[in-house]
Amino acid sequence: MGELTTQLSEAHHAAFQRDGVVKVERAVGQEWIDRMMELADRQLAAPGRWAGDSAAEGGPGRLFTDRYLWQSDPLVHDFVFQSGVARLAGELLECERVRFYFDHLLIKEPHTPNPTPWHQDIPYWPFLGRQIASVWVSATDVSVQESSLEFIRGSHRWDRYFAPKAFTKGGSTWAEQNAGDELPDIESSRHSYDIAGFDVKAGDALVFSAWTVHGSPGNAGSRRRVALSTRWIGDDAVWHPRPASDPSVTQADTSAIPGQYPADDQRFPIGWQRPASVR
Ligand SMILES: O=C(O)CCC(=O)C(=O)O
Repeated sequence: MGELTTQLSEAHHAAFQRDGVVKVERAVGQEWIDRMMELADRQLAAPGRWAGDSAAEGGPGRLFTDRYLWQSDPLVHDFVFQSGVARLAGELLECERVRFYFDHLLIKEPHTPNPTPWHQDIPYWPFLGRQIASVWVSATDVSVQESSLEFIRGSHRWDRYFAPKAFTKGGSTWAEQNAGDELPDIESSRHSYDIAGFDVKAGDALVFSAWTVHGSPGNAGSRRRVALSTRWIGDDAVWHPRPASDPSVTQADTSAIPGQYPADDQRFPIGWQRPASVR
């Protein structure tokens, strides 16, 4: 089980720069997909410390998220460091290296009405910088109607910082206390925005800037949707802890210094470096 040698084209780079998101087909192979599905079963049965679960709300379907599993789960660890997703982030961010921040498992069971609210990632996280991105890999074929992701093209260049929202009621309540601009009501004025939705096949990746506004509808389909998102910190990133940023890594957990590049190899290990020959 290793890395696919999916090569990024000029078109991938251009789309990522222009739109703040790009689809990379066949980013990971079947063995990773199978193991992501096993991971989903495992976490649904025994949620981790940072899990969020709409099941507590008692509605139909289930939006379940879990994260920060890479230190305890060998599969997630291997996925992060061996599947090749770090290279996709590093090359698209045009960095010398990328450091890993955290993994995020996102499951929507069939007939789950819960959308993932429109949001930017950066206001949730204790970092600032333009070279920060996620690689969202789907383990299932999924259309937008089945809750694949939608993005506002070009929103990574809006120079806005929107206050975060919790994905599930009672989950990520810390996020609600964070400062930022009020996100416009995108859903009720969709025609005013340049929205791109991506139907994906199992193993495809969506790579997107932490500044790009994105979300996903509920899962109107009859298949479980499973995705694993990994978060990557590039060369211009600085550690920027705030009282209400994501509590999974706080100042107490890291030697990173506020306002400086987070050169902490334990908490934010290097996942990919540009080979010397192409530097
Ligand atoms: O999978 C989803 O619905 C949301 C994913 C997301 O927002 C992310 O990976 O940043």
